Amino acid sequence: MQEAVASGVGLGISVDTGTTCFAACEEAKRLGLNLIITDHHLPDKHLPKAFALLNPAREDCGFSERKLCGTGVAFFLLMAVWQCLRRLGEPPGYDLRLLLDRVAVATVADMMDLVGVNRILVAYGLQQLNHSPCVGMSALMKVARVRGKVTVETIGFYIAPRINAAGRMQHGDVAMRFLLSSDMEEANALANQLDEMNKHRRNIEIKVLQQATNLLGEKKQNNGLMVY
Ligand SMILES: [Mn+2]
Repeated sequence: MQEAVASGVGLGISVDTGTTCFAACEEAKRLGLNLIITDHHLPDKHLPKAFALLNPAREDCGFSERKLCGTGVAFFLLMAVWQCLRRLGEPPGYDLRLLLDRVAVATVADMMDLVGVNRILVAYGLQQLNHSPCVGMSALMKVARVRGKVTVETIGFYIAPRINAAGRMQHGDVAMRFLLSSDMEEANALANQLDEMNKHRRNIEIKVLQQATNLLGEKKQNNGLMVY
């Protein structure tokens, strides 16, 4: 935040975090940085002071859906901004529906129940994934050898694990660059990188499971065991 303010930034928008970030909100206020928090995590008894705190889990939130993933909340902020710009007679030159493929991936990856608003977002996002996915998604589906119709299972088993692998194995930055990429060549390279990281993750998981099974030895037939 200090770096951002020093370079002239006056507004920060969080995604998927902030509802309980009291110290960060204080710091933002001290720096003169307006914060719009978009989040879906459960609030404490008190809320931090920010320019705005959008969270459908807030008790005083009037939104019809209690559970949206972080991306879903951010998407609704975008829709509100677009609506506002249109009202001001300055229609934005970007169609937000183009983002629905990523909103659907986030919603499924975050295990939201596919009812209500989430179901609508995912239904339209799947259409987007099937007909005109963003550059990154189409590169990733190629790498993951996705064939046929893209469904919720495709997201859950092929797309989401590869995107998540970046943050687990190295740094979420790779996934971020991948999602933002509009260049096919770059997207292909990043998708390959994600795929490699996912293979690595899978191998480690197999090893960990093996180690755990070895530790358990004879006790394997019990129902509930925890190994470290
Ligand atoms: Mn979250």
